[in-house]
Amino acid sequence: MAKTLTRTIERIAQIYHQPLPDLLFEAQRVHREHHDPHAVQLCTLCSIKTGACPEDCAYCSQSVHNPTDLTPRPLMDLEQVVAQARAAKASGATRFCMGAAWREVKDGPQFERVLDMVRQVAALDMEVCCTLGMLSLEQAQRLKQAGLTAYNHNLDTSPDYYGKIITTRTYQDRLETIRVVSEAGISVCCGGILGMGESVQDRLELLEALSGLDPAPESIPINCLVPVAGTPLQDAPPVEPIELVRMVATTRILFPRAMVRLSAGRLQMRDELQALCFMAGANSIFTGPILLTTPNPDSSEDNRLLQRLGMQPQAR
Ligand code: SAM
Ligand code: DTB
Ligand code: SF4
Repeated sequence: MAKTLTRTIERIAQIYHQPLPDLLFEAQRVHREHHDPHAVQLCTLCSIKTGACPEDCAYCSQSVHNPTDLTPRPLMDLEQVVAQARAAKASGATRFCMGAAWREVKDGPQFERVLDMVRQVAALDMEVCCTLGMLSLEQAQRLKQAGLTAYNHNLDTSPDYYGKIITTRTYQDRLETIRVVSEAGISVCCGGILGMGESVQDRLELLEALSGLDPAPESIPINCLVPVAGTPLQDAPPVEPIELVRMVATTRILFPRAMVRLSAGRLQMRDELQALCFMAGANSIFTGPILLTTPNPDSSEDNRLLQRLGMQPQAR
């Protein structure tokens, strides 16, 4: 067992550390074999329940442990959420992702409302994703039945570094929720964050952990930390751009069929860096002026960038 793991991490390190032209060439080759190299899927996020989260994630604006400026908001009304999904669809998004700042899903009227949200967004003929914290198999099965496409639950970083970022739940808890999601037949969206003070080796170990998931995640968000004032990571330095490109390319090579999503942190990226990430195999972005609680580029800027690159939003 230990031997297999060593081999996996060694192979990942070899891919990651090869000369950039070779890495990008391989990533492009893999990307073109499985995806339209001109298409980028647009996804829109909606924070359906904001703030007052009991978990202590060091990066997060929504944790009660972090004295941030955020104003908590209770679970949104069904109609408001559906209106936002319609607007997202009208602006070209084909996937709508609803996030709730919960430690775990609790059965009751709030979960019933979330199930209604899932049903109604699915009825708009959009992919529907949720990220609601930990959940039981029965809850996952009910989400599946309501029409949920995917569940987002990130491993965030390496098993070793994880304890420096979050203490209120374990890596094993995360893996267990991911297992339950897969068992319910829901597609897994699982990725991580760069720029939390972790080493390149931690990032490669995150990829190793993702490679250990069975089935492999169909969607992998790569977030760059958005430093939020009041969090322990507020002063973290930005991710080195070439390291981001290497990470995207390595992810693409290891997960040929997955959607690799260039997620948080795009506001801090120059156009050239985003272009390189697309060439490295990223094929999805989050659009709209805010992610969950932090700012994101305007849709008009994203559309202009794609146009200048000769790329298009992925059609449904
Ligand atoms: N509470 C749920 C959970 O943790 O699974 C869902 C919401 S949480 C905000 C979803 C993901 O967003 C986190 O796992 C993390 O990877 C990412 N994220 C949160 N805050 C971020 C930040 N400031 N910068 C970059 N990514 C962030
Ligand atoms: C993911 O990995 N990135 C998205 C989505 N999954 C839910 C969320 C990014 C959140 C960025 C910080 C914020 O806006 O609060
Ligand atoms: Fe809560 Fe999710 Fe933020 Fe962690 S990342 S504090 S679980 S909302």
